[in-house]
Amino acid sequence: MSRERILELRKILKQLSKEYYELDAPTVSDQEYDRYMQELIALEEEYPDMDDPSSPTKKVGGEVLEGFEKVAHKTRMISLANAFNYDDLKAFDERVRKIVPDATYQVELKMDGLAMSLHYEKGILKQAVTRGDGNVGEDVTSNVKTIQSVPLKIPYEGDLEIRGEVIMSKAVFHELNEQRRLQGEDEFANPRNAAAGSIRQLDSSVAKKRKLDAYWYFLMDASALGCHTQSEALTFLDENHIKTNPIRRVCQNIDEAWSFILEMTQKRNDLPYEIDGMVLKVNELDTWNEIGETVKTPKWAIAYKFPAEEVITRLKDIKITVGRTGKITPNAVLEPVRVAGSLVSAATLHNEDMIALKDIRVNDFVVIRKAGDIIPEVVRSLPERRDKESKTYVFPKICPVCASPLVRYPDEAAHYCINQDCPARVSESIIHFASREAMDIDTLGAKRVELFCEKSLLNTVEDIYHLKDKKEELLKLEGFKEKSVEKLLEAIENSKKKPLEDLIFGLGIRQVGKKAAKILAKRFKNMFALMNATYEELTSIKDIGEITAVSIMDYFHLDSNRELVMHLKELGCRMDSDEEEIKESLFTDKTVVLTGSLQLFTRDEAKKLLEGLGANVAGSVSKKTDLVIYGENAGSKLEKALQLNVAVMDEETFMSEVNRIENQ
Ligand code: 0OW
Repeated sequence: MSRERILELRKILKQLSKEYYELDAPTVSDQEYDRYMQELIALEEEYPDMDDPSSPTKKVGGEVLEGFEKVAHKTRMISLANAFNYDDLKAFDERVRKIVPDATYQVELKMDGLAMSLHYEKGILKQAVTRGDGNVGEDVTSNVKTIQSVPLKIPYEGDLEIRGEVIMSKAVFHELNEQRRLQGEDEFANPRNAAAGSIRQLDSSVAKKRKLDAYWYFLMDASALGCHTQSEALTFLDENHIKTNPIRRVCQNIDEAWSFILEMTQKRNDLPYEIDGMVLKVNELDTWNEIGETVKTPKWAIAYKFPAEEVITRLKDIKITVGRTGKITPNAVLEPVRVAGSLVSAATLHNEDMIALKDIRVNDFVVIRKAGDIIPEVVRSLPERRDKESKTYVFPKICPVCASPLVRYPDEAAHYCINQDCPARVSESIIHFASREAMDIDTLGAKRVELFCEKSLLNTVEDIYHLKDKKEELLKLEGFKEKSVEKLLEAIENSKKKPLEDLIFGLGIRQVGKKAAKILAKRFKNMFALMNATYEELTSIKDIGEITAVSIMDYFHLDSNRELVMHLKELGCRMDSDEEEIKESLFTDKTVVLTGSLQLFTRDEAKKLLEGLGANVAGSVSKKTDLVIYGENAGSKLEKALQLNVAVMDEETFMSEVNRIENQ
């Protein structure tokens, strides 16, 4: 009977996924697993009364969201104070013992992922919320449900909130980056970023494919559930099939904790996931209130952060790279060396002054430092290991790519190649133009752009839109099949629909970042108005300073840039803004402060109305304030406005003014 079949399939699939994910010993092929799953999905559709929120079919993902709902945490998700050495821990221990002389510590690994809160109601997983800013996070339930180790149903029948870390294992991370490399997409810097990017996928079937994992380390209101210690709380989680990290230890004192830390410092690179430290918690739960919390962190817990790893290797050469703005960056070419769990063969040297200051020379033995995912850097040279013919490094005078003389602006440390047509700048400009934050051309990442420039398939930004006429050459390239070429050309076509703000940012005008581009798009509404804007018009815009105004005018003063824009228009790129029309009014570009209790609007409605009219809503009154709008019982802000002779307006006047503008 099909109903029995449904129960049988659920049992089979739960057993098979346990074998696959937990025991790493699958007894059937993926195809057979999928066949069972498809059969169960079909039967569940046929018998909706058999619906069960803990059925394995709920873990396959497939729901596509428009966005993530904001959710307020009942209790703030606090962060942790950091300790960097034994003395910091000793000081923490002394503060604790002043209040709890016989405290013991539960010491855990500090998983390096993204913090998450889970809510179970009557044993069923109801909601998963990211940490966000600690007070408000995002509902990512459909994605978290696809994490194989997260149980949809637990034996405990009551309501429960637990907290932990969603992570991506090192193996899955490397596999994911390999796929992205082959598809010409940019790679994730580290597993934490990859996990965060995956959990924020709107399509949960994509999240499912990312094979995330999660370790839970905090049971809310554990005392009320009969736990006396953090250690018992973790046991409670274990008993409810909620995954905790078994590598943990109750330590009687800070020295025992320290020896556990030293032990894990040695072992951390061999773990299958990244940890960035250890977490010490006073084990006795009933002492936590007494010990207390600061505004942001508990005083009964602390995170010990592993020191940045330093290693020695040889500096073989110093290579100069030219950024899209022409900025010159010297990079150390290193004898490859493993540091902080990854292989490093390059490190930044920042600029000429830094090289001179540290007297770094080619062929030197150097100390390399890498903390977490930041770019490794050369800390210092070891002059005592220098051979006698070593010479001081001389910074190049000309651009290594186009040979034009390098310039250094006063009060800037960096050198620049100012040749607009420098090939290096072209490839960097195209990479920027196609980047996610700009025209967001999927699968046209840095590696592919460099390859296309090398093959002269791309020589200018607008050549991107001519690639569709070079399909034959593309298909001849290594790793380019029909499908990936189609995907690339489609992405390029789609980018033409991007709004004005993305195009302005994509042009890479110096001093014009994402925020300035949005302001310019909102104000000028189309590219041609911006191209012909006067200095006065530009500097009259809030947050557009003189330097930016000059840079914008310099940029559009160049015929080659004006031609680029005209060609992009002819090629079909949008030149208008998504930003709604701003009606000129007495609020445009004014700094406005709202005070008192408003009767006709909520504070948020008034703020949104004002921002839609081009005003900048500030929180406090100063000489820079242009207008204060006040409701009932307005207090000190209104007084201050009157003292400073700032214009004031009551709520009714504001309301009628807004109506007048909107009916214009
Ligand atoms: N990352 C971790 C971890 C942990 C905190 C949470 C509530 C009070 C103390 O593995 N094992 N234990 C805690 O306990 N926090 C951790 O991570 C925190 C969460 C937010 C900032 C840190 O990453």
